[in-house]
Amino acid sequence: MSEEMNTQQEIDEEGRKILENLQEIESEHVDGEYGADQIQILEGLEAVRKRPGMYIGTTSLRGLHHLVYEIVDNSVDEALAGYCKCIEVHINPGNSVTVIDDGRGIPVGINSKAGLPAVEVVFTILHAGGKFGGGGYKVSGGLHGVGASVVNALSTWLEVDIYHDGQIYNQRYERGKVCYPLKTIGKCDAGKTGTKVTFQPDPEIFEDTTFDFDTLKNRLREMAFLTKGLKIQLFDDREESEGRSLTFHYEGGIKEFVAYLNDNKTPLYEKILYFEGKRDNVYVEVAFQHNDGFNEMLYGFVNNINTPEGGTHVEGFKTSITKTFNDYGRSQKILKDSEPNLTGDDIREGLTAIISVKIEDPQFEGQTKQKLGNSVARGAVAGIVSEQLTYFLEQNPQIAKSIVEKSVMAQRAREAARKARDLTRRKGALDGASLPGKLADCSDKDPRNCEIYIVEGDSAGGSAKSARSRATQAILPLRGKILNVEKARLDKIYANKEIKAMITAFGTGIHEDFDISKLRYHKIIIMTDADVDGAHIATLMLTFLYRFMPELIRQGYVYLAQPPLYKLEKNKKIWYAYSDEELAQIINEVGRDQNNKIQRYKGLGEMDAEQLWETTMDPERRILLRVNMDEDAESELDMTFTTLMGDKVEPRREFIEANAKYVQNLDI
Ligand code: TSJ
Repeated sequence: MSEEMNTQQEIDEEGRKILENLQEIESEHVDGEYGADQIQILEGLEAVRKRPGMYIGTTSLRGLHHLVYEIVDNSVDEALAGYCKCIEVHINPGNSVTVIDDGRGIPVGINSKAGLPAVEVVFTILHAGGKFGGGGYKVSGGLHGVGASVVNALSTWLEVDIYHDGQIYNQRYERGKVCYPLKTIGKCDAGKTGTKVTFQPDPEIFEDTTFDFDTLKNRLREMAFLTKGLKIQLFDDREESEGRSLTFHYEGGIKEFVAYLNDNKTPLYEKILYFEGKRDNVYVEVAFQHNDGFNEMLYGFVNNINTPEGGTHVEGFKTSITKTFNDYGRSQKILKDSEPNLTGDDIREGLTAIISVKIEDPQFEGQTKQKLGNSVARGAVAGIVSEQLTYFLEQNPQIAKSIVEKSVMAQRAREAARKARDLTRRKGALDGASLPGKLADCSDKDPRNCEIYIVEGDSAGGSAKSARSRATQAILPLRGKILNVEKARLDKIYANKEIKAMITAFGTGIHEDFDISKLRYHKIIIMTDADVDGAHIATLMLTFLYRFMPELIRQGYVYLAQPPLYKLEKNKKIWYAYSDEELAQIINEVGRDQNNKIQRYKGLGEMDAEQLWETTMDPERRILLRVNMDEDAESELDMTFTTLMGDKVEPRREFIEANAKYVQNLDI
């Protein structure tokens, strides 16, 4: 990420230099001869091939997919300008990609500055973006909005067809170099217009040139939500794909985005609030709806680019809804004079919102340059939302009341949570001063040698206590399913026995009190039954750790134990199998006959202490899986989360699995 931070500046610098060069060329070259210009131009694209990371951030799969977005952005711009209704994206056999739109077609006339057809400028001059051939400013694209020439430079070949005035124009490039001047290759219906671009990403540049359908799917769906009325189709035309294709087309735009995000939730009210307007040259759209849950899902977009760190547009939204709902609550006496104001958090409990702004010259700030800095957006969003929301609440008193009442509940819970936390803090319950009663601690006090097994169920806990190696292995049995921290309010979380026990046992404290140097065990091992319930419990524990002590995962202290699924006994000899495949393999080795006694373990409780030790706890023989966090994905975690939610497939589990890579480490 930090690599990208200078990038924009450097690119701008590069772009400026090239524009200067072009002006020089123009003044020297009134006759518009081809050769000399071409030399300058090639130098520009060589720079891209030399340091691709500077232009697309990375040459990993992420960068590869970025090429597609870079091209599609141009068609989306055309849609925003009001001329394009439909975009097709094809993944072709061999992993080239074709993007087709029904816009006006990239201009083919000679650009006076470069003395070349505008389309050639677009593909061969760095940072030419929307600055040539029409003057419309580029709104989509942001951080890496450097355009078609970069894609061209990083492709082994690229072809463009333009449908315009009954002609089909065509040009081809190889590694950024023009193969022949723009030519016509045939005729089309006089009324047909549009652009078709096909490119083959260069394997000399990209580690992997295989496109992932789902990655493209998610981004294209997002683009379609953000551009109401625009139809985007994705086709997988590769041999092995069985002709997968999808169409995204949302007349309701971000309103439908909110519906999609809330799809697997229970909304607090039917309607999705939607406000739109333009102020100080900022085009603002917001849509939101509360659900009966407690989490906030708030996504900001600037020129169709997600801003995970928020910024002025999100601030404007937050301030305005906080003020508007407080004003409304007071005026309607739902909020008593004696009661304090609702906080922003209270009002945003269970809120799903999209805040999308379109702004000329967005300034990105912050660690990862993903935070909008333009002050003008704050005022524009706040103004439009305050005005239209105030009116909406007057017109929809039922909805207004349900939101304010939910916020008041949140306010009370927050107050209760604070008291509970203060209390437990004072008693030292959250800082390891008094260890939980159920913990069978180890005798070694050096955290580097110590492990704690978090065990599902009291009976398994009992076996684990007898099985363990007392010096270095501590056992904390937890009863039944632990609380789902995604679905509970803070006061309930802090009051939960299981959660309190874990926090005190670890010794680190949580949130602002978290101190990793106080961690009492360098291995935190989650040990659950090898069945669906066990997997669910493990997921709940990981969710808790991820939300409250992510550093433990990040630093690799969290593990999953792997109890065996089967025991095979034959002639007094015993084998354990950790998967169906392994069982099959063992049977193969020992022979399939009547002496085989196979036991399927349904739970840890079915093993005696010795078996549990041999199979799951003995550092010499056990298998542990270390839980890792995919740092690359981290800033986008919540987005991944929501995208998955819409797919209605046990979202949380998938989320954890997608972002916590389980790396198998034997005897770590
Ligand atoms: F990125 C790209 F250049 F390769 C590309 C551009 C790729 C694809 C698939 C489409 C496009 C594109 C560009 N679609 N539509 C346009 N439109 C213009 O470039 C355009 C057309 C007319 C005018 C005008 O003022 O008349 C202005 C512009 C910018």
